[in-house]
Amino acid sequence: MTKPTVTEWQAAAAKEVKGKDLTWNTPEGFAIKPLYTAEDAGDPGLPGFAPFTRGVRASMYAGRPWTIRQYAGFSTAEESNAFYRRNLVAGQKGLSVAFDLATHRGYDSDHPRVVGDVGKAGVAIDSVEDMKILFDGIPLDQMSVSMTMNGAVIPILAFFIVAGEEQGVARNLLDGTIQNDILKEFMVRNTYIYPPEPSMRIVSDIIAYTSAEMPKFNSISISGYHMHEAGATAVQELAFTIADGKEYVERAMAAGLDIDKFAGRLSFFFGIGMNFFMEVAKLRAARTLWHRVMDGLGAKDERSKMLRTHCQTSGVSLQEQDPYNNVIRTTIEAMAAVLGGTQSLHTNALDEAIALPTDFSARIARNTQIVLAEESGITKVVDPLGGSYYVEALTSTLVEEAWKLIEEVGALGGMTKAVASGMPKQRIEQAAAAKQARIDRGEDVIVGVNKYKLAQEDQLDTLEVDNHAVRDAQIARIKAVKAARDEAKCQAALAALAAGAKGGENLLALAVEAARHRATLGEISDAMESVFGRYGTQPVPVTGVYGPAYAEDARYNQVLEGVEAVTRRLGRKPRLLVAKMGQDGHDRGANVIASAFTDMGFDVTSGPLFQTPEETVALALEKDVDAVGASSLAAGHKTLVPQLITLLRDAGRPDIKVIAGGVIPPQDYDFLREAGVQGIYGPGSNVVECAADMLRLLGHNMPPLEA
Ligand code: MLC
Ligand code: 5AD
Repeated sequence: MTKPTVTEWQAAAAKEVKGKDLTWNTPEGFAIKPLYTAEDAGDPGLPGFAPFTRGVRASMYAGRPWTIRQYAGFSTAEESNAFYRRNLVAGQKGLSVAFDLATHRGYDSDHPRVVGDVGKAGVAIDSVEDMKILFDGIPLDQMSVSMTMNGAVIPILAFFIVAGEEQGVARNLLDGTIQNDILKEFMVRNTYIYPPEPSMRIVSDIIAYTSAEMPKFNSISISGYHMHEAGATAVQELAFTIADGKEYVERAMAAGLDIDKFAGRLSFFFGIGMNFFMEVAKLRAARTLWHRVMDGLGAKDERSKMLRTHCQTSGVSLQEQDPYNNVIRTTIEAMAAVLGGTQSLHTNALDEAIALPTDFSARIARNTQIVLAEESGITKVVDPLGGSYYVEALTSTLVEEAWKLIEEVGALGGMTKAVASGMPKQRIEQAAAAKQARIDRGEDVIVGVNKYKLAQEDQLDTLEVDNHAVRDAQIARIKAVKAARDEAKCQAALAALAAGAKGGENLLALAVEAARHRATLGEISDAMESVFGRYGTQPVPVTGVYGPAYAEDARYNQVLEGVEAVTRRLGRKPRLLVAKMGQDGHDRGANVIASAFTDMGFDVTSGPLFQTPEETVALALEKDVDAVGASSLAAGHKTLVPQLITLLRDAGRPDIKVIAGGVIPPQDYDFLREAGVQGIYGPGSNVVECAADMLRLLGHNMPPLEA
């Protein structure tokens, strides 16, 4: 019997679907065929061997499963420590600390700018005393600890080293990872403190210190995750992350370090979304690309060229609506991470879209990994998808396309310059706006959100942190620490740090000394700020992406007409201020709103990040806006939004409407409405509907949008 040919298959399939084109165009711009065959797939080699496409270890999970490493932190060090201990007993294998936004941005808990942020999105850490409590009863020579810190990375790593010391663990035995990836902060995550140049020096100082003193510690976690969350395509996430890595290596080499002395302790971090095979291929492509880059930079040791990574399932893929679907989504994403060969994994909790995990939701998230590791048999075979025609073809295409973008970054002079040019952020925002438009139009299906919606939603029990209580407790401890320390020694260490910032001494080494003398996080940050300054940025959301994506949409056109009518009535465009208050730098939602509303004909001001309610009111008055849209993704809404409303009233402008959007639990809706909020938009809100509501608020007689 002769084997059928691909041409024969094409004819058979075309007949079945009556000639319909089955090509799928992905957001990356790939034309995915309905069938892949041996002709499409190259040979990826073997796991444990260069270029490590099939995995960094020969035995992979058959030898040792990935690390179940759940990212967590909230409230005080005591509460977080207790949460970690419960999780470790229940099967978690590694720790991963989430700090609150005050800590990220280098402010002590008693700083007036952070009233709404203390203990909210992570744990509050002000001094080495807090760090010691955080790891109380957790031996730091046995437990690997990841710390997601980039802005205040110097004081946090110093506190960790001194906490180890005082626990009896010398720093050469400390096992773990510090994120220390500042480039992506300037691009998407926004918890930077200093301008780019001194920030890059800090990264190099940490790589220098840890490679000399802490051989088991991963000096950096070069992160694509946040790009993914901001809306990047797989190609963008790969290219910008690998290009970031290349930039850090070049900086460290320029500072005189030998590539093979530090490169083995560089690590990576990727986000894993719902396009299953694309995500599997992404991790395989990442390893292939990194090997190529490091070869090009002259690394000799194979370990220097080996991309080891942590992964986290995607937060933005999870929804507030019908939230148990999130367990399914996270399972699919976790499988992609594992089949892609990750070293370490965080699975998100089902209440992700509205709050931090409870004990219940954290258990289900953790067990998702345990079931995969211990019940599914997935661990028994190394790279079980290796040789899949589709996966191999996708891997090669991703490598090629990402390489082109890496070369584009190279032509701009590397990633620091590319970031300064705004190119990566711009590209990612374009991709994010295009995605939002696909969702609003129903082309990208999200079950329970734009299809198969529930008539009524049950409420979930979510975690609530009493921000005022945490702040009071932290302030009391700061006072006690300052009262008990040797003030002269502390001040001398801080002065030495400031002098080191001016000169070229290693900043981490100097901060370790200051931490030993109980300098606080804010004081250590200030000592460096006195030399480096604090960096502020003004968002520039993209325009012209949303509008074209909607050209044929009836509801969108209805809104356009509404905006025109209001414009005629007012004699000017309706004015909206999109405000980001507090230390919450998550700006994807705010940027999407700003860009969509601009395209719909509103006059939009994008407020700077990190504003106080006072600063937001001043801007609202200056721009004489009709409405303020406060975007909050880090739980500061109950403190900051009511303040904003009160201040507008005090300024004699109660007529300026206030709406709120972002991660806001339904339990808080009544509270916010009573405070005077006139519209609340949780995750999954349709942007066009939101604009129609806005027109109604502005007095326009807007009929319900046609489906
Ligand atoms: C592993 N080992 C093996 C093996 N597999 N040995 C023999 N056979 C095998 N099959 C060895 C490894 O070599 C290593 O030892 C040890 O076991 C541990 O394995 P690992 O693979 O290195 O895992 P791990 O220690 O978990 O390290 C993973 C990592 C690290 C390298 C990716 O950087 C890490 O843990 N990253 C986590 C980052 C993180 O949690 N980030 C959260 C971000 S949240 P040795 O001696 O070789 O080391 C965030 C959200 C936000 O950012 O925005 O707030
Ligand atoms: N605890 C647990 N998970 C957190 N995340 C952020 N902060 C915390 C925290 N304190 C997770 C969420 C979010 C991603 C950035 O990290 O999944 O989407």
